[in-house]
Amino acid sequence: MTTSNSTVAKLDKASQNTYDALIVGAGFAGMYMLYQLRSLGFTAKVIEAGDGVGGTWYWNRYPGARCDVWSMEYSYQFSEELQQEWVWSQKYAPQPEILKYANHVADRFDLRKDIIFNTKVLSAKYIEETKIWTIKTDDNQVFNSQFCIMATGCLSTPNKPKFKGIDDFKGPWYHTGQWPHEGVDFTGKRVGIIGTGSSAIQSIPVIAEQAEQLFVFQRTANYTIPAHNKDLDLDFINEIKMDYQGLRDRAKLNRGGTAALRLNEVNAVDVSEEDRIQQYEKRWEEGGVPFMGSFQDLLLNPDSNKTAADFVKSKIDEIVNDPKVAELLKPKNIIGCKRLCVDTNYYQTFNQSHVNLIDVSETKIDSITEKGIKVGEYEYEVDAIVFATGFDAMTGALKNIDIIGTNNQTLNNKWEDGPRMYLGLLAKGFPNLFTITGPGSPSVLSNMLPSIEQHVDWISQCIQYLNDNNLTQIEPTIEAEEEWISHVNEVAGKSLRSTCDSWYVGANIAGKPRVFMPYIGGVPAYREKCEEIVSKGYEGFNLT
Ligand code: NA7
Repeated sequence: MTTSNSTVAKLDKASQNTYDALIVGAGFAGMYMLYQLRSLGFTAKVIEAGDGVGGTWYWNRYPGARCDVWSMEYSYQFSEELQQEWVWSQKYAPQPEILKYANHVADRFDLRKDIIFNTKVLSAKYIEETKIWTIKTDDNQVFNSQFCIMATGCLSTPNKPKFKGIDDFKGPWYHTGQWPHEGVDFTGKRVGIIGTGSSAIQSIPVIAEQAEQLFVFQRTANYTIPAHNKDLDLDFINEIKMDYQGLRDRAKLNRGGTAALRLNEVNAVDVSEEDRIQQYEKRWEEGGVPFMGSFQDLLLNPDSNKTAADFVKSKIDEIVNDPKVAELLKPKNIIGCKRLCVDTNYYQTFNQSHVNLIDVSETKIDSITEKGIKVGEYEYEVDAIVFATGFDAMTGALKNIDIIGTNNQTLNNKWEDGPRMYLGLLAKGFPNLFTITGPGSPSVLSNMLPSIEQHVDWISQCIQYLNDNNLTQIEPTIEAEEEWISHVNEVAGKSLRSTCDSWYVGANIAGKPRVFMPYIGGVPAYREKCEEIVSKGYEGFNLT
């Protein structure tokens, strides 16, 4: 396709910084979006704040960082050659290997020439007269494009709680989501780590190997299942590669978009205690998130959920020597409400005499002082502090860009009471502004890589359709958007997942409206809906 007679009638592409599409972010979403648009003959640039590709995996370099989805599934499937040639070393890939993969993809498909690094997008404004997005960056560049695609990630805006006195601390402090590229040596140091979510649970055992003293400040205990990570042997890899498509197809039929997450279609309450324990033991031994697939009603029935929660608590008792510490480590929430963590030696780490668990659930962290962390009247002296305090999930990155749509409405204003999008792809009042894995799509409740690919494929197909049919603009109708939001809320309401304070509902950020943001209806239902809409000529959208 040539773009000479494309729909971008008003877009003078001869002028500088003018493209069919501008993509924000060079993580897995932005890279594949660029690849697809280029393949279709559109002109596109990616603007990226970091100095390299990889997004989440570029920034999250904390010790022990690794994916909690099987590597063989946490990878692109758009290129058979790529998936055949790349060899993952472990069941769950460590962050450096995932970053290496992202760099390999960038090189293999010559993506870098269309990525502008070290540049932050500050604003994006839709000019209604010309139907063009004008994008401004922190180095005063201005870009124009017909389409603006947000590939800004779901967990990319670090949450740094505003602790009193943080500037007084004399030592270094780090956020797990913005870890120094050169790494940090904690040898001989007294380290304080705040938070016990996934990032902390992965990093605590590794930091404990170096630190002289480690103080873990826990506000809410979390459930974690051992990863039982291991090296992948070539026979296993080759077996999968002989029918990679088969694995990918099975994954698409799974609610979480991963073939690894096999759901046992039986209710926990319908089997005997003995059978239940046997199932949990088996899943514990297999390791990881598939534990939640032990029974189909774990997130629907509190009684069933309790059986799984009690099983994990019994494991904590088995592993942790000090009964008081074991008690503190036992979560009070239901299991799977906050994202289930996956660890290597997390509970075991608390058996080491230099690792101290400090409960800050009742007596909160009061302040950061010159010398350390003050809880109530007690000051814990440390040489370095690690904030493993998470992210402003799903909406944080978009909120940080001043996005202005039709009638001068800002996205922040539209989202005052929570994100409002149709399918997590587009929002009424913001024509031609796509979001990859946006709120209202399975996103963080699914295997991100295939979900990214599904969105990118949908968006590319849509842009191609507009172009082929001499259409310039796509925007959801308010009715379709509202109907989808009600559906997202309705299915969320049926799940126990929406019942606790988690980042899924924005509860970790003060003042953030409480809305269950991802779509919990499952990948197959979601994919079907997206396909059906297209087959009905983009039902629910106004195409002009
Ligand atoms: P999470 O899962 O949001 O965890 C953040 C942790 O930080 C959590 O334990 C919080 O306790 C704790 N936290 C946050 N603020 C405070 C204050 N003020 N005082 C004490 N403790 C605090 O983020 P992660 O980075 O671990 O993981 C995010 C996702 O990334 C993860 O689910 C994976 O998908 C990858 P709280 O629970 O709020 O009481």
